[in-house]
Order: sequence, then C-alpha cells, then structure tokens
Amino acid sequence: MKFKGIMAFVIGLCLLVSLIQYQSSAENDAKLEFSSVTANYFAGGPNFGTKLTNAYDGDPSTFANYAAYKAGDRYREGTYFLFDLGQVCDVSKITVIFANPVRTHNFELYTSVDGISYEKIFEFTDKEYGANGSEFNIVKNIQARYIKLMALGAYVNESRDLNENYHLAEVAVYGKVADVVTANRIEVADVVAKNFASGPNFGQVLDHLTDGNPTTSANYAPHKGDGQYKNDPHFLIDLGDLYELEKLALVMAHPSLGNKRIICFDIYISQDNENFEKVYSFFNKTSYGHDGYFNIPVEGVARYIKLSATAAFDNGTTLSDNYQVYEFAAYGTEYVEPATEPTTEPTTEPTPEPTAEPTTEPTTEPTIEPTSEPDNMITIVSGEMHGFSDNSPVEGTKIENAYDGNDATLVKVIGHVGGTGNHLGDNAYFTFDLGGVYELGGIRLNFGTTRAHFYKILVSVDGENYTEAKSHTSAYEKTGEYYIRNEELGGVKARFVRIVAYGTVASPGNQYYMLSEISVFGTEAADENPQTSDVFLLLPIMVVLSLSVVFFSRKRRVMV
Ligand SMILES: [Ca+2]
Ligand SMILES: [Ca+2]
Ligand SMILES: [Ca+2]
Repeated sequence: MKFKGIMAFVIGLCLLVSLIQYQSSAENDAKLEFSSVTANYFAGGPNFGTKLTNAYDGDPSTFANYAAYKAGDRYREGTYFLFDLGQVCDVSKITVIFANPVRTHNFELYTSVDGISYEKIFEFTDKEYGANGSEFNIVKNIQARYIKLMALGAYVNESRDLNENYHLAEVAVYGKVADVVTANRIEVADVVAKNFASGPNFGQVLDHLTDGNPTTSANYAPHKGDGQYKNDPHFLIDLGDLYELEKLALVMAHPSLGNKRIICFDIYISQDNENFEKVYSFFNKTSYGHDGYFNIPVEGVARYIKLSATAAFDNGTTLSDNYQVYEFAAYGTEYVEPATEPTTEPTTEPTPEPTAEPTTEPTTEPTIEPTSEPDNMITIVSGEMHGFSDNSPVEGTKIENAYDGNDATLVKVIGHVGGTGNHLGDNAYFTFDLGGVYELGGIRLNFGTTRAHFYKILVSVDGENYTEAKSHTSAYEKTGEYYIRNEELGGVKARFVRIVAYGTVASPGNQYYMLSEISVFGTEAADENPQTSDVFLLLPIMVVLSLSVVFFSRKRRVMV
C-alpha cells in the first residue's frame, strides 16, 4: 500500500514535471511581436496596393511588394527590411516566406542584439530555386532584438532575369524574451579625433561615434593627399582598461549616400598607446559588399584602438571631403592576467630537449637537395602594392598577373607622383611573399615591351625590415621582345621581395609602371630556428598543393 502510494506520487510528479516542460518549450516557441518594421533604401513601395504589414500579418497569401534599384545582376547593396522585436529575445526559429512561386528571391538574414553589431545567420543565393514556392525555416538558438533581411534580388523567367519587384510574404520570429542578455559591448572611456583638417562638422559631435545609436554620426574633413588622406587622420578610442577583444563593429555611411560614398579605414590595436598592431584594413572605392555595417572579429588584448581614416570615395573615384562614421563599438571581456603558475615549470624542461634531437638528423638530409636543384623557381604566394597614386591596377590588370608565369600578362599602375626629376621615388612598390624563407639565387624581371623601367630590389626575412639588394636606376636595352632584367642576388636570405617602382625612362611624363613578370629563384633556407622548422617545411608544400588558387590577401574575412 505504502509502495503503491509512493509510486502514484512519483508518477504524478513525473507527469507534472513533463507538463511544465511542455508548457515552457511551447513558450519558447511563441511567435514574437515586432515593435517596428521598416523597408530601407528601396527604390519604391509598397507598390500595387500592397502594404508593409502584409509582410508580418501571419497570412502567407498576403505580401508586400517593394521595388529595388538594380546594380548588375543584383540589387544595389544595402537594400533591406528591418524587424525590431523591441527587446532582446532568445530566438529559436525564423520563418521567411516569399510570394509568387515563379519568382526566386535571394536574401541574407542578419541578427543583432544592439542594432550595431550584426551577424549573418543565413543566406540564400540560388537563382534557380523556388519554382514551387519559397519558404525558409531557419532554426537557430540566438539572442537578437533586430532581424535584418537583406534583399539581394528576385529572378524570373527561364533566363532567371533580375526583376526589380521583391515580394515578401511573411517573416515570423519565434522564441521568448531573454532573461539574461549577453552582449559584451565595452564601455568606451575616451575618444579623441586627431589630424583632421576640420570637424566635427554639420553640427555633429564626436560623442555620436560611440553613443550606441547607429543613426547619429560624427563627420570630419581630412586633409586630402594623393589618392588617399594624408597626415594620418584618425580616431583614438581608449577603453580605459585592458580587454580581451572579441570583435569590433562599425557603422559607416550607407553606400547610397552622397552619390554612393564608400568609407575606407584601417584598424590598429595597442596595449600601451605606443605600439600599435594593424588588425584590419578596408580599402575599396566602389563597394562595401553590404550596407556599411562592419562586424570584424578581432583577437588580442588591447586598451587603445586606432581607427584610421585612410580614404572615402564619392562615385567610386573622387576623394570625399566628408569622413562620416555612424558608430564604433568594441566587444570583449575584461583582461585577466594569467595566474603565476607557468613560472615554475618552464625553467626545468625546455633546456634538455632542443640539443638532443637536431644534432643527428640535419647533417644528412639538407646537403642532398640544395646541390641538385640550385636554381629552383620559387612559387610566389601573394603580391601587394603600396604607394601608387591609384592603388588599384588600371585597364583590367591585376597584381597576380605579375607572377602568373606568363610574360604576356601584366600589372599596370599609375606611379606615385611624389618623386622628382626622372624617377617616381622610393615610396611606391610591389611586395611579393614567397611563403617561406629562401636563399635567393637570382631574379628575373620582365617589364613588358614598351620601355625600360628603373627599380630597386629590397628583400626582407620578416616583412618589416628591408635591405636593398640591387638598385637599377638608369636606362637599359631591350632583350628580344621584352625589357627583361636578370639580377644575381648571391644567396641573400629572404621571404619577401620588394620591387620599388623607381621610375621609367619616360617618367615623369608617363606615369605608368608596368610589371609583366617576376620570377624568383633560390633554395629553401637551411633552418636556423628548430622551433619553426615545421612551419617552413609545410608552407611550400601547401603552396604547391594550392597552385591554382589565387591568394588575394591574408586579411581576415569579414562579414557585415
Ligand atoms: Ca503576409
Ligand atoms: Ca552613433
Ligand atoms: Ca605575367
């Protein structure tokens, strides 16, 4: 009897608990209300008698019809719907439904807790899909207050033509109001604007930069230089203490503003306000690739962040008078210095190991390879250019053309015009990364068919300290079809080879500098540092494996 009673109680308890769980999970999946919904940067709408509320009325058969500006086979960047839940919620699912089954709608979905830092959680970019209607259920547990639906394009007909009319039938967000909000935005202690010509202008104030409001901005006018701003104009942000950074968020002027204005910048971080490390760079004249909301993952401990105003372009060409930033935010956690434990262990262990192993192996292996192939051509991993008056190559050329193994392809740039007399100066150059340290035998430079080019060859092991290996600053004769120069480098060790665009015989009358091909020869440098040997062995292998891949940059990939 007693046992049965206990069992009944236990079963009853279980039922009660499961009922509570059922109720709470049902609560988790409740449909959430929007406090506001807006359609932004469309060309027009709602059109054809539709209304914006149709996009969230719970009825999949009603839709909002908005017309977008076209840019190529996509809508102009930064065309979006914004749904505000009014408060931060624990979101479990987002449903997106488009109307008109023969129309395929492409979109990206971003969410944000604070309206500043948006993360992309979903994208659909298949033009063919959607013949049988298009409904998307994005199941994901995230915290969000804002949901941004970026309209990329709507495609119709058999040829999948871009149509300006975007038919959003329904957006529904499920979840519950968040009990605890985990946004690690760091409160900024101080901001100063340095080296600008004037500002803040147009009645704006510097505080707008960090006021948490993406619609208020600080507008400064930098000094204009040659293709970019000069005097290093920047905002210096002091976090007040050391933080372990997670990400930075920037809200820049919308790409449709000021006849399509694109704001370029570099970001540096520092612990002591003296030694700064560049962690991100954005330089593009015509496009952000999004609406100007940057979400930049950053790792590192820092107290100071320097936001450098490198340039802003109107209409893809003109250096703008207005450098306008709407918001800057840093996210992370307070830095806690590591405990004192590590000091006891390392003193005993590290000394015996390095001496034991390396003595036996290295003597036999390295001697065989270098002698058999003394003039190996080294695969160039990447190339960068710096200091040219127009830092993007002209007439459809690109930096990769300079090391594609083809003499017929070239990179053509407008030289830096700061030089004097018959040369362009020392400040414009190409830097090529060999991916590892090599003993350089020789170098072949092909400057194309039209004229001799002057140059200096600088080399570096670490990419920071360069030494001059060769200087060739006078005219020379054409070799066959091309102006080719072969230089001996005599076994100098380097990972980076820099070709300073010193000038051409026609300069400064003709400012073009053209490099058809650079070929670097040498052998892998014998390792002086046993700890890094693995890295330097692996890199060339990876390079060979990825021969077909064009490496553009080593910068961090960044989403909106
Ligand atoms: Ca609807
Ligand atoms: Ca602001
Ligand atoms: Ca080439």
